[in-house]
Amino acid sequence: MFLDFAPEEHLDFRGESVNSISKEQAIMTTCCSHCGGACGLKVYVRDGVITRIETDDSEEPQARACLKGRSYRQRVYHPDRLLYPLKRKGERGEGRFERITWDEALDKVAAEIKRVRDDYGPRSILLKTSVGDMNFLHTGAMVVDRLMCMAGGYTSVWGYFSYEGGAFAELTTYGTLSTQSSRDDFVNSRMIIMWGWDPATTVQDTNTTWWLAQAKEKGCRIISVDPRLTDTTAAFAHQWVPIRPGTDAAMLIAMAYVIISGGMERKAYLDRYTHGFEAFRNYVLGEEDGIPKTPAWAEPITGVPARVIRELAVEYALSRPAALIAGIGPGRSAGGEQYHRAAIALSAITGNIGIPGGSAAQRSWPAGLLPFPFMVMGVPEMLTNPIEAAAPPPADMLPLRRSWPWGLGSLHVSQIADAILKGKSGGYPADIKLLYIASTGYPNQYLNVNKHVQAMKSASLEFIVMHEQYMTPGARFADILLPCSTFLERDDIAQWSSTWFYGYQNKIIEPLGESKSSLEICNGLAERLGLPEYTNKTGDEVLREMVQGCPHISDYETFKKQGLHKPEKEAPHVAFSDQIRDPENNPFPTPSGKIEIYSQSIAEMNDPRIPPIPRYIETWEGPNDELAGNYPLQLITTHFKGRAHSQFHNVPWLNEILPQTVLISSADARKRGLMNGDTVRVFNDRGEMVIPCRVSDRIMPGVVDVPQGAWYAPDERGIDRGGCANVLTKDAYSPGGACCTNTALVEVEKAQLQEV
Ligand SMILES: Nc1nc2c(c(=O)[nH]1)N[C@H]1C(S)=C(S)[C@@H](COP(=O)(O)OP(=O)(O)OC[C@H]3O[C@@H](n4cnc5c(=O)[nH]c(N)nc54)[C@H](O)[C@@H]3O)O[C@H]1N2
Ligand SMILES: Nc1nc2c(c(=O)[nH]1)N[C@H]1C(S)=C(S)[C@@H](COP(=O)(O)OP(=O)(O)OC[C@H]3O[C@@H](n4cnc5c(=O)[nH]c(N)nc54)[C@H](O)[C@@H]3O)O[C@H]1N2
Ligand code: SF4
Ligand SMILES: [Mo]
Repeated sequence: MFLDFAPEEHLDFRGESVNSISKEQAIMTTCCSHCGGACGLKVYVRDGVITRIETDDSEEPQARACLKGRSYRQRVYHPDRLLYPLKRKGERGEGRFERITWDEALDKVAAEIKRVRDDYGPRSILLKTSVGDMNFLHTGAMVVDRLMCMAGGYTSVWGYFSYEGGAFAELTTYGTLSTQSSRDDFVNSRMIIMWGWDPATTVQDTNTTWWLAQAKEKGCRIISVDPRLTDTTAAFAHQWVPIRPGTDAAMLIAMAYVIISGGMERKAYLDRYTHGFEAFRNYVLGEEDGIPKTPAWAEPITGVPARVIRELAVEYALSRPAALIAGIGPGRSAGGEQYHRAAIALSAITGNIGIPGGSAAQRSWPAGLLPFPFMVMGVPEMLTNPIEAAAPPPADMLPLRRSWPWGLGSLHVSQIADAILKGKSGGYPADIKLLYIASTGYPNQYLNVNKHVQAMKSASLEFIVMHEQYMTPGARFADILLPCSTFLERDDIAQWSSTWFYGYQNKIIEPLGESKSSLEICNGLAERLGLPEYTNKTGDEVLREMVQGCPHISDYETFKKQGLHKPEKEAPHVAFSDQIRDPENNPFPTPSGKIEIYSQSIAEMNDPRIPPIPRYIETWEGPNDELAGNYPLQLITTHFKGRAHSQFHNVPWLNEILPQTVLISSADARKRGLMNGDTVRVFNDRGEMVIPCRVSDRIMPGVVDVPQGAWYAPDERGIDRGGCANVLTKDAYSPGGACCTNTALVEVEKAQLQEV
């Protein structure tokens, strides 16, 4: 039950002004959720209680909050907030707990860490953190990893969930992950291709769509290549090109064919800045294998008419500067790296890399950590896992990291459940005995969630500890559950900001119940583990040091008061402009010093699944897989407007306007006798869910979308009633390490009466 507090000047039941009882106060802070945004929130409080939330209303461009940020009040005061440390009473997953004291909880967790580390070795501790809200001081990935590094190390997980395919492509083609131009550079583009990219939904930098609007007003042509007609497409695009999931590399390569065969490639640019164009050209024109990669070749693969491919290619080649934005959604697939490499090759062929208004076919979203081109700050110390330090993996060379995922205590993120279930017998060097989970929606967010549930129930896993804010689907499996505060209950600095402003996150209210931040929890554990060096600085000291390292902020207290600091705007940042302007003095950090269309480091990997030039490779669970006989629909699992992953799922306001459904085309619905709103089964061999369908021609036939992040809610037969996309996904990764969230086959049918 949510109480609505009286707005200003409202009279109470006695006819007295509420203002005369106590004054409402507005405090600015920054919402920085797991969406890539950093938006201004004006939070009103009265008597220590949040009464309402508005957004930045200062000068343009405003850092406007979305509905999620504005409904945070329902999140903070949610009846399922965890308020006390809990100890499991029933079976794992049953959700029965008893309240214990913080001393009891922290003593137990510290004792278990010591016991498992000493009896089985640190590799038997699997730590998985993520971010929750993105901030420097309290994010699980910052504080818990640091503690466990000091405590002797742990099995850590590799594979960026978001964009390992893109990271692989960038590291092998450019030698760096710093490939992003700033969004304000859009106004310099004559054309923008949004390839599998929907920033009106997924944000990926506050104001991204504001800059798209500026570009459009200046006459920029905007195209969307996506199986769905997204909100961004509806609002901004001149043309929608629906494409079959997982086939993007084929279309990009066919566009390269049109450009090269028509003599429209930028020869001087290719000679000067790229390496290995000839090998790619031979493949594209069919000189290598006798198959010219024409639009007619790509049409049956992609479902895109040859004419559309040809016209788009010519338009792109002639519209320089043109920005091809390579969304990371298509890259989270079984051939993700080929798509990203092909997109970069196309940008190079048209000479669009390193020029204003062009693009490096940049992965649509930058890495979540500093340094960004615009946000400059001191960064709190991060430590290296000593298990990996003993034989360090080349963290800056991800493509090679994949060749020893089992070797250094590192697992790919898709292998967690297998590692717990099989341990040494599955080839991993240890049996996992302790699972430490913080700031991550485990197992809801993880591929093939049913396998994770099985893993969490397994008796060989001796202890599970979780930091959480709510009784999430995963929290029900914890042995000890530690209640966490929200970002409105502590001071911090917002982490995402590839935009041009800085966000201070003010503590607005006292932590609810006995909840603590992950930092406070780790301080308590450090004391018990005998690690005084962990607590050598207070949180306030760390934040002040960060600000001291920032050339754009003169005074910490003013920054704190502002909540959102907007420094003088600088010229747009254009990735690789130095390399293009003066290549002799600024080589690309690749073996050849150039953009490697033919990658030497891939060639050295000598893996037939990853060719040194970008190629289209048909993958498993595509339309031609024999599984398509039983499961003819391709599933994509997009990021959802009403949630940041699994976060905000429990906010009633958001649920009301954005319910979880499976999106299906009218052609596919008709074949199955489905009407809009019908309750349907969505299933494959890995799992099944029963949810309502939304019938719409905003998705192409042959494809369905179950937006990711809804909470797993199995009924007594194990059928998910919540619509958790990972009931259906496969726990597999592409040869380059991409998580395959968008490669899966399913069938949809009307649910039987007893299932509804
Ligand atoms: N509201 C909200 N915002 C978020 C998040 C969130 O959960 N909610 N999550 C944040 C995080 S951590 C990340 S990593 C990003 C993710 O951001 P993205 O990966 O960009 O988001 P998605 O919605 O998964 O995919 C983008 C688009 O790709 C399309 N698509 C899917 N498969 C294919 C394909 O094979 N080919 C083509 N051409 N298109 C395809 C989808 O229809 C969708 O419109 O978003 C961030 N922002
Ligand atoms: N099928 C499918 N699965 C996907 C994706 C997909 O596209 N499709 N996308 C993947 C991607 S790109 C990503 S990045 C991952 C994201 O996966 P996660 O990072 O695991 O997702 P979140 O839902 O953000 O999980 C954050 C959790 O931390 C909690 N939390 C929030 N703030 C705090 C805090 O201050 N302290 C603590 N201790 N806890 C807090 C929240 O309650 C929530 O349970 O999901 C991946 N999973
Ligand atoms: S949820 Fe994301 S987009 Fe929405 S207000 Fe918060 S940071 Fe901004
Ligand atoms: Mo992500």
